[in-house]
Amino acid sequence: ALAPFLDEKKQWQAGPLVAHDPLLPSEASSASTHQVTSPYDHRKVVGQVLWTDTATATAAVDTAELAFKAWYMRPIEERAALLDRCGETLETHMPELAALCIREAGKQLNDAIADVREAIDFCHYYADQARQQFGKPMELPGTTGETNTLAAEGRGIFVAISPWNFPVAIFTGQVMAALVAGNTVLAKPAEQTSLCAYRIAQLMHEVGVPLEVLQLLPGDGAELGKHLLSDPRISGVVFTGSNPASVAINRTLAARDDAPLPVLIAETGGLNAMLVDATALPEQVIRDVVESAFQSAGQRCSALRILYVQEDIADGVMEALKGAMDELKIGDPAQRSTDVGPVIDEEAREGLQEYIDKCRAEGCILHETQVPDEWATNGSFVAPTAIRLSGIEALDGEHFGPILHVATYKAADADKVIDAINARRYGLTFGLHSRNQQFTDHVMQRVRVGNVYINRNIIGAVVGSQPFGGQGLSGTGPKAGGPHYLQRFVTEKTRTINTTAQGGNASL
Ligand code: UN1
Repeated sequence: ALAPFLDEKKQWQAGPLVAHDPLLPSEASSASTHQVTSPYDHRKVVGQVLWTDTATATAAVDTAELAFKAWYMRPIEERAALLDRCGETLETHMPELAALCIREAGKQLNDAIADVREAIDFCHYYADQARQQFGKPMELPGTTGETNTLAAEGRGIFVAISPWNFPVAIFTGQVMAALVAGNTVLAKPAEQTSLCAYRIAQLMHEVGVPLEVLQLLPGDGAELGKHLLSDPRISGVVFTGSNPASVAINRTLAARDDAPLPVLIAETGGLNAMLVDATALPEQVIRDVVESAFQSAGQRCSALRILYVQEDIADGVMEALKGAMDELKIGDPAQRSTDVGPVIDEEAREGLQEYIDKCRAEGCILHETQVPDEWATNGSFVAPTAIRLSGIEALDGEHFGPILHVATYKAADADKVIDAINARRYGLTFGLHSRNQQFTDHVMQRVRVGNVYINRNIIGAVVGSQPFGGQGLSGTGPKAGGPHYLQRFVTEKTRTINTTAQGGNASL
């Protein structure tokens, strides 16, 4: 079903989806056309995107402001039903979207399908949450002669800034949450995956999301993002991406002279660890480590970056890990049997390769795999690599790719390992492999992260069951796909009625 959409000859086009005509590139405008090339397949051109210039972006804010005046007043059920329809259309277009995701982002087939699946889940989950939480005002305790209720309503215009590693799910999740809560949305997808975002936004418009309520503004993150977030009419930002980008967002918001600042919901990086004690089951550990570190070519903020193995079992685990790494099939992301596809682009590949080369020069490579020759020359591939850490505390920042660091620890030092994890101040995912219940409870209590996984892999959080998001430098919360997420997209209004006043009407 994917084949026709994987056709290399098919050219995709995208540009701003705004309620007025986007300005065409001219000498007077800063709009330009951006060429999208695949991260594999000899970097063939996948399509073209017209970047949004600042005049178009400002006009989109004007539109969103006007549209908000009607949108926040719409009944919850109407907006929730629209989300369900968005979920249904994504489901109908699964093969097309998965194929585009493979071509544009180089995601491996199973990952691309899971990306679309998660987007569908977000639509239905947030629709249900909105019905439950905002469907009718909450009754509050009465005061003498008065009734009180609490209701939620949209904050205003939300800017949604989404990443390239989940070009379908995260883009959709952000947009759906903001819309159902009663906000109008300006979506700024990652430069690398504007085509996926464009196609999804188009489908949403087709099922009834008004064009002026959801506008898509593809473009250069630094420039366009700064322009949008400087506009005092923006009342919220929902962001998933790197910590440096989140610092830039904070600075732009802080430079505004209105206060208080708009709400910022940010999901950022991780330096995620897994602890394996001597009671763990080695075969299961290896499978979970390999998936957590190398699936999606390690390009998940949830991915495993540091493996800590208790020294009594370390030799066996390391040998088995090397063997499992050698089994990984690196290559064509469009094949179901491929384990590791390309990384997002050449810039990413060069950065990761430079780090691996530095580690090799320092003699800390534990194990390297090889990218088959035909693929090494075909795109941005990085070989899954394991690197020995010089100590429990060592680690030099987030390397967003198929790179796993390993260290051993003495049983008596388990708390030191947890303290080192906490001291990094990132707190996204964490894995523990242990069959010692007391130790598990202790670690669970001590570790400061958002998602703890016990005796399994640490990726692939399920919408509704495993709400996703971290602590500290990993994000502001609340967790996406969880029961508290929508709360940050709304503002609250109480209603107090004097039921004893002359002509008072208790049933108002
Ligand atoms: C991200 O990688 O940017 O649990 C966040 C998971 C995914 C991670 C998404 N929900 O693996």
